Amino acid sequence: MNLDTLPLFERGIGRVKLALKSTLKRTPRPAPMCLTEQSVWRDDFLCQHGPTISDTRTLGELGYGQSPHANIAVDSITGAAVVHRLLTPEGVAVLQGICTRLEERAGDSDWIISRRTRGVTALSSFINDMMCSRSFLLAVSRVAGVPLVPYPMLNARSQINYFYPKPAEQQQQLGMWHTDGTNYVLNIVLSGASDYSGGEFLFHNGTVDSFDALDYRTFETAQLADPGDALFIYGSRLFHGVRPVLSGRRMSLVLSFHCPYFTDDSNRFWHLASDDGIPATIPNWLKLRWALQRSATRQFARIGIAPITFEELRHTKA
Ligand SMILES: O=C(O)CCC(=O)C(=O)O
Ligand SMILES: [Fe+2]
Repeated sequence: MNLDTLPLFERGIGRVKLALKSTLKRTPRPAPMCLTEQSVWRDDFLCQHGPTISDTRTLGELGYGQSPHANIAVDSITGAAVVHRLLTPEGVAVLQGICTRLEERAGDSDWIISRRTRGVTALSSFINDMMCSRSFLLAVSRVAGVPLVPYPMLNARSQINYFYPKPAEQQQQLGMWHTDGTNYVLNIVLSGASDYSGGEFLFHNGTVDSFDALDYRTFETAQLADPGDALFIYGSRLFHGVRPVLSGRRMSLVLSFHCPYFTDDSNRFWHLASDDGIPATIPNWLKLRWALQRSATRQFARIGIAPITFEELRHTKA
């Protein structure tokens, strides 16, 4: 397999240049408007016996010595894990329908992922309700090792990625090597492995400092076979990318979360600004700083659920 075709996304000053480019290029988008949806989220779209996890490794196992959170061991926070059967086939089918329809809102860019729709919780009440469901959050929190709420910033909270082959002379749709701005990220691949070829989800089995885009010996391919299979990652500390799709179509729903018991967050102004442009990022950034200061109790209350506690994560059943 030729692995050296995946470019590395800009870092450092390159991000500042991209932020300026995004600012100048930005075309006004239509105001968000919810889809008319037939389906309403129900907790029985979650598999009754909880998801099955494979290929899991903690931040400690990835090689990190220091935990992002005070008093939480690096070995109790998940660095990467493959999640099977989180949602029932019916739940996956509903998501496929919604995400397919939301492609009309997608924009193309030369950002990390070339074709995607962002901020989808504002466009789909189903996805919004799923993300705010206590049962859904509890299942994802158990995978992560820490209690989670939806990421406070709307744009960075959810996106749908679309990949299909482009004519050879055009830029292929792919996910460049990158780390995410957010920490807790669930990448749900809604297409089955038989729907496309190429499009492998690669990640570097090590720390950010040990990443070398040309050293494929440390790269692994996440085994995502069935529609709805997901890779959970500590996104800001794991290099990952998606290889170009060679045939068929690949669609994924990427959800970001935050641990409300800590105020720390990895997102950087320039990461967001390289995506949204500088003027839109300034108010969003201020709101994010403000939201991160809220107590965990308030963050759970704002989404209308009782707090998920560390204690609860130790028991496998709710
Ligand atoms: O589409 C995927 O499977 C993951 C893409 C990704 O890494 C991202 O959207 O940040
Ligand atoms: Fe990513």
